[in-house]
Amino acid sequence: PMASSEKEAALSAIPSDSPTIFDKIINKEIPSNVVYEDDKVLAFRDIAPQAPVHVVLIPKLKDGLTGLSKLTIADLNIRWVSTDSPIKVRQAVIDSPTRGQSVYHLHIHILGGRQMNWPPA
Ligand code: D5M
Repeated sequence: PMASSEKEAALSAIPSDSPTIFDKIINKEIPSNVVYEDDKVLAFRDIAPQAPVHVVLIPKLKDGLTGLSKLTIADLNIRWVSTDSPIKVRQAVIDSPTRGQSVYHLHIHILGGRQMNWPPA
């Protein structure tokens, strides 16, 4: 199943500046389910979703930025955030009013750091 192959991929992958499958997705060499794209970013649906909505948002320019641990404030402006990309991604993935919110102060969840399964155990 996808979950175990993703787990194996995560266990065997090592940090590298080499091109990845996401470069191929950016270059349209392999297909993806794009929900938003502009000159700086691409957002596409995760191939192994861990929630009903699971979108991967990536900067098109990698340039040594291999992961969140290397992210700087400057990267947020230069590589990551187009002026309206968060709004466009929201429009693409949220097709009904938000449900299940417990704290009504703007917040976005970013999930990572461990393997996850859906439905959650
Ligand atoms: O997150 C990488 C994520 O990327 C993981 O959730 C699977 C997803 N992925 C991998 N290949 C594809 C393709 N081809 N399409 C869509 N999504 C994909 P990580 O934190 O590195 O495990």
